[in-house]
Amino acid sequence: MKAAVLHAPSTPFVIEDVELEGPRAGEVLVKIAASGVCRSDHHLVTGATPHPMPVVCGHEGSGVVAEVGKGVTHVRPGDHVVLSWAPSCGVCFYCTHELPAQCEAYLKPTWDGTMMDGTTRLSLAGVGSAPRRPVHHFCSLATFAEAVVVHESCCIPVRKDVPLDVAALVGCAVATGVSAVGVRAKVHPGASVAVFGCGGVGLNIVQAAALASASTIIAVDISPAKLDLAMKVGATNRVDAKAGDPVEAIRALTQGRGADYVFEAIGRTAVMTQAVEAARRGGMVILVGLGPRSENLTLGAGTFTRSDKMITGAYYGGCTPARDFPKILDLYAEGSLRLDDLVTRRRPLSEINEAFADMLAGDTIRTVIIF
Ligand code: PAD
Ligand code: ZN
Repeated sequence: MKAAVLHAPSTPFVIEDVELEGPRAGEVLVKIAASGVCRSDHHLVTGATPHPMPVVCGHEGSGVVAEVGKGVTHVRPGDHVVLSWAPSCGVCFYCTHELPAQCEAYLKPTWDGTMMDGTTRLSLAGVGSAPRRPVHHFCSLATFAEAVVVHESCCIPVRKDVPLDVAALVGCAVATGVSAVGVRAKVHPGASVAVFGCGGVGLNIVQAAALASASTIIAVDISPAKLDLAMKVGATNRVDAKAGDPVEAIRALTQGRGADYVFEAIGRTAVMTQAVEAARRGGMVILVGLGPRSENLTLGAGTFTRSDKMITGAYYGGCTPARDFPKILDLYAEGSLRLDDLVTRRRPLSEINEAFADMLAGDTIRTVIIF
């Protein structure tokens, strides 16, 4: 099958013939319908997320089940699925404490680009008489390919009346943003919320904050197009971070106090610091963006305690995919969540590098690869 292979950081993706092994026990073969291009994929290109290579990226996908391995009973061929990028064993400490994205069986001691069992189903032909070379799966998925073999827990069956290109976004940006608000922060009605970064993830934070009846929702971005869309999906105020100090702007909109909840959905260390400053005393800072693994966030040792603020991470927004993906698609189907506006552009797999260029150009929300 054709797949987009990344051989090293700072090189383009190469469309190649990659062999995909069939599903083993507890695994599922899914024909990919659509795959969104997320900033987290790009972190492998920049090296911000170090990862074994070669690798097939793509972790925001949807498709149709083609074949199930031994013992799989919750999906069958023909089912529409949204893929979760967090395989979970279902029985470890974290899986039984509503943190399946922290599954001990998958994260092992380190997260390393393999399937749950530590092997890969992807390989490239060797050079000359050399043996085939294993290819890694980003987030155990690898959706920039015509098909994937995934752990059964990654297959979340979904209603068939939702278009699969829109459904793909639920696999990452939408689930992360919506859950960061509803599951992790538990934003309360009447709250003030500030969102740094109104891209694929941040716009879903804005929409979910509006659904949670927050009364002040301040969208912060450097792109006027993103701010326009944020206002369309529920923001009450916009702040252009290029035009002045966004922390001052947020304080000015919250009686000088700062916001009750401040989300960082960019992945920049300097902006995480701004997010901490923009929260009111006793407020909550939710870090959703993934910064470079090599950088640290610093807090005032004498001031942070005294501020009574709370900081939390929100990996996958804290969602439980099997419970939350179908709920999110119901919200879309009933018109409460606007997902169509998030798909700015559709491209074939052969234009994967152009799809990343769209993201870097800064005015598209999501380019979705369509198969
Ligand atoms: P995106 O590129 O669609 O959006 C980022 C937004 O930030 C864009 O609209 C930018 O214009 C804006 N921006 C950039 N710099 C600034 C700045 N200095 N001030 C204000 N706005 C700025 O990315 P995305 O939405 O796909 O992903 C956002 C981050 O979230 C990224 O780090 C990604 O890796 C991370 C992520 N985390 C999880 C998780 O599990 N926590 C899931 C998915 C994505
Ligand atoms: Zn993602």
